[in-house]
Amino acid sequence: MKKIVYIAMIRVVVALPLVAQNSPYLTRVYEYVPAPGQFVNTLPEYEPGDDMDAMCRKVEEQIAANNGGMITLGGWGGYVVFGFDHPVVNVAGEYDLIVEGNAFYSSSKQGAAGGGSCEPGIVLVSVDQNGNGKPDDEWYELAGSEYTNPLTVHGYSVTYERPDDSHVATPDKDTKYRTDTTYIRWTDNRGASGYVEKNSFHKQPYYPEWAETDALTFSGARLPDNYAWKNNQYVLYPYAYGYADNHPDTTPEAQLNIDWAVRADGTPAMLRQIDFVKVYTALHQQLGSIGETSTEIKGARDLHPEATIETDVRSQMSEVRYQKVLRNGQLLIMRDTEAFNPIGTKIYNY
Ligand SMILES: [Ca+2]
Ligand SMILES: [Ca+2]
Ligand SMILES: [Ca+2]
Repeated sequence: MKKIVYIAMIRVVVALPLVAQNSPYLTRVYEYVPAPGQFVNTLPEYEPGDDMDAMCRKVEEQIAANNGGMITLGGWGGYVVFGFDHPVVNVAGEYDLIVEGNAFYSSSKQGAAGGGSCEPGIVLVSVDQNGNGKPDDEWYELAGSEYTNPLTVHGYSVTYERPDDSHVATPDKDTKYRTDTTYIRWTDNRGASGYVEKNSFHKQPYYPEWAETDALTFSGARLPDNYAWKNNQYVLYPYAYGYADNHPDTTPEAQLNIDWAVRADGTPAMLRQIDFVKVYTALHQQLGSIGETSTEIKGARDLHPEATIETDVRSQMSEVRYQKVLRNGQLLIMRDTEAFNPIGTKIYNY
């Protein structure tokens, strides 16, 4: 009897479609600021006169409403901000959304089991707390599998400088992979510096042409490099869970749980629903002929678009039943005396 009462308290109502159904797909793009990269100004295409608003509409044409296109976020820090036509509910015990990319495992990369082209982007979520319909509220990072990795650099930032016009990639008859190795200078807040290189495959400008400033600074977390050089090629390995463009979209490891949202100090945000999503390239690595690692986005989906939060007292009681705690740096979800990790695997009774 006790168990039955408990299930009733945590249930989420699935509404009948009496009015227009919620779209499972992202519907609106608010900001698009890629960091310099080899697909910038082509995915999507920049045309003279385009400003941020025009570029956001072009990003929507690619990735909103299951349109089937794709955009690049460029190198580390480059980002996109989007939203849905309804709040995405944090359904207890279930994954809530997926940000789709073009990650794949490559069977051709012999001896590189599990690797392929995995270019994880960190996902953040926010709630329209001030009710103005704009993503100008506090962001919460979805703490993926590397959030507590000691090699992850939190509080990282990189500034990229707009290159001068003298940098023109020229085909080279002697070497197919000739690159301009001093193309776009970057400096980080750890005292390091380097260049985004320009390769001979992609000759357009790599610095976003619609940017109004001659330097772009990005902030966030930098995940550890994920590549290995095997059999004369680069293999990029996925992290366990919690990112975009990290595992193929058809795998459970690509799905995201709003339960993972943390505040800036690392404590669980305990969000019941979210309104906006931000994704940025989380790797800062330059890999020879394949260029800088960049997260690509093909779309985003609410995994349960008809879910709504019960606003009666029962759902408030369920918040008491579920508690999220940080213990020894690990995010745990406590339910009575049981503890689960963020992907729902039971850890122990205590
Ligand atoms: Ca959930
Ligand atoms: Ca707002
Ligand atoms: Ca990719």
